[in-house]
Amino acid sequence: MDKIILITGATSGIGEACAKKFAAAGYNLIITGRRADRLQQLKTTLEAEHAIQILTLQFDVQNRTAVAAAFASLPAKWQNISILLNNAGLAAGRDSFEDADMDDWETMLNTNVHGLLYVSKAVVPLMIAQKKGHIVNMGSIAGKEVYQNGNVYCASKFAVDAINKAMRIDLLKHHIKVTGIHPGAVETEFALIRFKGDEAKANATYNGITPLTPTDIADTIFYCTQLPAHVCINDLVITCTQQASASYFSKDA
Ligand code: NDP
Ligand code: 8X3
Repeated sequence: MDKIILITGATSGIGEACAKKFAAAGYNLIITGRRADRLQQLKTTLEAEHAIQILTLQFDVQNRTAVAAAFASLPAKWQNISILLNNAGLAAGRDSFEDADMDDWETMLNTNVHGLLYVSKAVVPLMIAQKKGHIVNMGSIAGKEVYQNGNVYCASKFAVDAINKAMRIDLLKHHIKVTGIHPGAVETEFALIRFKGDEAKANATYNGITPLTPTDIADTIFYCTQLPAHVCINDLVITCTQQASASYFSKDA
């Protein structure tokens, strides 16, 4: 099978929008996440709408053993992965350094950094064998600029930025493209998870602005992956028009 994209964190938000975008373009999908019901629902819907196949893999990216097991048993026909979208991630809490919860810090580092590394280490050999591939790493504007109370979420995304650059250099000899995508505010389940279900705080994240949508990011990622073989976008920062930096917004009156 050709045209296979592996999307981590496809059960919601940006990952789900990317699944829909690539499915509509005829890609076969490997979609991952912890919520098996959502994976199955997405598979059922997209396979009914498009002439494609979808493989679901349920695992927690923080669990190194589970990630390795999922890829060790990847059926042969699914191994020619053309694009890896390292998207699974989260922010947990938005507290000042002295008040922040160490468990939240560990969850963010384990998910956003370790999880991305575990999945990448499993998939890179499959791309090396093909002598081609494209890895898209989901960073954030938080990985370009630190903001108040962003502390370890920012650190995790700065790490993604560094890993993205390192991959670009080290995987060059294998003809693997590497692209970092760094969005500002995108309206997804991200804020609700960051504020642990507090809808008022989550909604306030987007008050007074028209934020990016998951579809905006999916369209951008799709564009980056459809360029000619000799062209690679290494790094891309994208915000809504009302956001100029990590903390500078022009809000509606
Ligand atoms: P959502 O919360 O809507 O989606 C997050 C996805 O990540 C879900 O599919 C979730 O799946 C998955 N995920 C989270 N933790 C784990 C885990 N431990 N194991 C496996 N999968 C996991 O948020 P977004 O779509 O906004 O976030 C996607 C990425 O985009 C993240 O890396 C985020 O940091 C980044 N980003 C988001 C921005 C925003 O403003 N929304 C801006 C910049 C970057 P499940 O819960 O089923 O496991
Ligand atoms: C998500 C964007 O600004 O909340 O990565 O950190 S921000």
